[in-house]
Amino acid sequence: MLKDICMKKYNKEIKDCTNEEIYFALLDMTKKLADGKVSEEGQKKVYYISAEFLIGKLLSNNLINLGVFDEVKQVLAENGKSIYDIEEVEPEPSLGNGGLGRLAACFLDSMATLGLHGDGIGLNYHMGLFKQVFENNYQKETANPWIEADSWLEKTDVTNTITFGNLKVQSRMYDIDVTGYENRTNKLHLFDIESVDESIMEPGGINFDKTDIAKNLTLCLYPDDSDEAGNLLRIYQQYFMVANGAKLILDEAKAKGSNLHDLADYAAVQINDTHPSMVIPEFIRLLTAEGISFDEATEIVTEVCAYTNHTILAEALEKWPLAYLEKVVPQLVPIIKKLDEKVRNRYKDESVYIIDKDQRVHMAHIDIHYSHSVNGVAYLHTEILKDSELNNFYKIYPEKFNNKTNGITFRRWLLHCNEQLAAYITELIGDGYKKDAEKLNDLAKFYDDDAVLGRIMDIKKQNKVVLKDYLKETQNIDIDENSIFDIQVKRLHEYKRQQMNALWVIHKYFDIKAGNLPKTPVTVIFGAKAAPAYTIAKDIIHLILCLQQLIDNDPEVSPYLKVVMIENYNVSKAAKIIPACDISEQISLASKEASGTGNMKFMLNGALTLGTRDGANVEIGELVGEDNIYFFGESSEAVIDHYAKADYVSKDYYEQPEIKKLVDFIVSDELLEIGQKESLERLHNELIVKDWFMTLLDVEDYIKTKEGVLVDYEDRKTWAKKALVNISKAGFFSSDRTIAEYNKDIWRL
Ligand code: GL7
Repeated sequence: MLKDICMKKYNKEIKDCTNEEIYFALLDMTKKLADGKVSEEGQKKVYYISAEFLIGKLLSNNLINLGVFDEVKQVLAENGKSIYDIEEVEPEPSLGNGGLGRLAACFLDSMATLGLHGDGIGLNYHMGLFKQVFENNYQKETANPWIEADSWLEKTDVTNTITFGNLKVQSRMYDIDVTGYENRTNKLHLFDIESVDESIMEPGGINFDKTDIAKNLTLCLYPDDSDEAGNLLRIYQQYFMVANGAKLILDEAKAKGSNLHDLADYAAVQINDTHPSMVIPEFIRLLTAEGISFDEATEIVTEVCAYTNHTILAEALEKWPLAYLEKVVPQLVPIIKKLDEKVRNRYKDESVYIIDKDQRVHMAHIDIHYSHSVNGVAYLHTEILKDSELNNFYKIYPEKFNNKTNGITFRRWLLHCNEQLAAYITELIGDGYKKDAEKLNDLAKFYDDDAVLGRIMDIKKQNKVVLKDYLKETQNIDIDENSIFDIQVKRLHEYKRQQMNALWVIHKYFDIKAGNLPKTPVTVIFGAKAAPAYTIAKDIIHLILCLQQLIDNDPEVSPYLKVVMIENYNVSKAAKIIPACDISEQISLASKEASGTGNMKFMLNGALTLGTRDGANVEIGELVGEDNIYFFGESSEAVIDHYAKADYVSKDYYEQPEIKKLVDFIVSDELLEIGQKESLERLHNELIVKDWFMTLLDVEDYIKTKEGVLVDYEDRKTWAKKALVNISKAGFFSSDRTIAEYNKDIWRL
């Protein structure tokens, strides 16, 4: 087929085509194959509404799911081409920030794989999350366009006029095929504005006129919202997404015969975090316009909608000033007020009101009152929601609360990113695990098989070489594949505590200087983007880059310790990094990481977790057993208690000489010579006088535990066994399991 497309499109043989030409030919081919799998829909359909779908590159993933990857790879090889070079041609759609957006992408994959009729609804951002470049050891943000004339996007003829107060804009729907693994094709519907204007981006940067809505509405993923214009634009985006989405959902239901009173028999809507919460009042607006009473409309919507909470961090729980909503979506304000009225008439507890006394609208409160399901994303997270964060709601609606522990698609995070390991697992237990991940448990019979353990370690080594070559090529950095790869890749946030890992680096630097040389050298790899307006997060990146430079130039230390900060960490870099990892750093302050999904990806690829008892780490620990994971640090109960009593004083910890020495090194002469004084001093001060996420509380136990992990690494056989236990127990974290649970308990398709 590829041969014919190349002939027809370029009048060339495959071997004579450029990589670009082959990429576009494969794009055509994949779309055609996927189209063949759009099958009849049942009556009821699920709509996953999300402001983010961090889909990443799609070519190889789609080829795998369509069952033609090996064949295409071979045909290309026969013609002197490499599928991996072709992959490099594809632009990366970074239509999300991190875990929440990537989860949405994994869920779409699993819905299609399970044969569920489920579409995604989101926005067609022209610029993905900024591209990160390092300049003078500092993060700089540049624009990240991804749409080309020919791309995965299919222009549809679905258009709408969306009204904001006295501004009207024209929307258009674009579709991306979502191919299930050997199953159906669903759609990701991305709405765009016809008048968007990329030329308003500041050259080389990420700024633009935030007030020119007709030109900027779908220009960028989550613009900086540190000011009023940014907040307003975000509300414009959110309403644009849900207004188009709600219209589509009602149109599809009507086309299938719904009289709208029975909408819940036709549609299940999953609200991914609070960004799409306005879909609730928008549905009510549309239903009442069709003659349905307000009360009935409210009941219908409650039956249709379900809400997922992804965080307990207060700053991420959206509370829009009523005045902003009046400006952007005046048509929703009377509805929101009425919804609040209903709550006030029923409950006396102010904490569950929708509109608070400061006239701010709590979006999550709309979701909880007017959805039939509220779920957290890991066991611990859901318990914290029930017991503390949302306890007042849990007391009213205990039946609504449920847990859906996150998952990842094994197609991308094993079959695609680690072909060798996948092939070896197939050799050992057959390929049933590709459809039923729990079958990975069959690997248990090899726990003590030396030959198998040896092969698992060989594959790890080869993946380390692949990463080494990639880093050499992309960042001109040399790493040693015989060193221990200790990896922390995720967004930069104080609660994730990359700063604690940096303090370990400082500890190790001192240790090596003192003559305590590690048996095996350690390569500490970081990858993280900081939000452009998050100063301390950028300071932490600065510190890590300065440490990288300091150690590289120190001949005493560099043979034993290396720090690498990966530039522009994204989905495709994750796919190269994760298979090469020995130690997976999951060191958030207990209670703060709702789930984490990177932790699952690393485990599946045979890394051992060094982590706190937070998020899904807790469930990883239960599955693999305490011998096969390294836990440290205070419990979530202890942390929650510290917050409640406001009794954590970082300075008390800082005063301990061992800790002081590490923290003060941030402003040492050595580092000040390399870095910026203002930035390093700000971070130093932050750790001593604020330290909101209690780095110094856990740093001692962290260092002790990590040193123990390094010792354990030396016993290669025991380590390999632990790695195999992790791989074999990872089946639970397949997003196929998660989606099956959503369907059974919430959507009921
Ligand atoms: C997050 C959580 O922080 C993360 O722990 C979780 O795995 C993810 C998906 O449920 O959702 N919440 C959030 O706001 N972001 C996340 O990644 C950005």
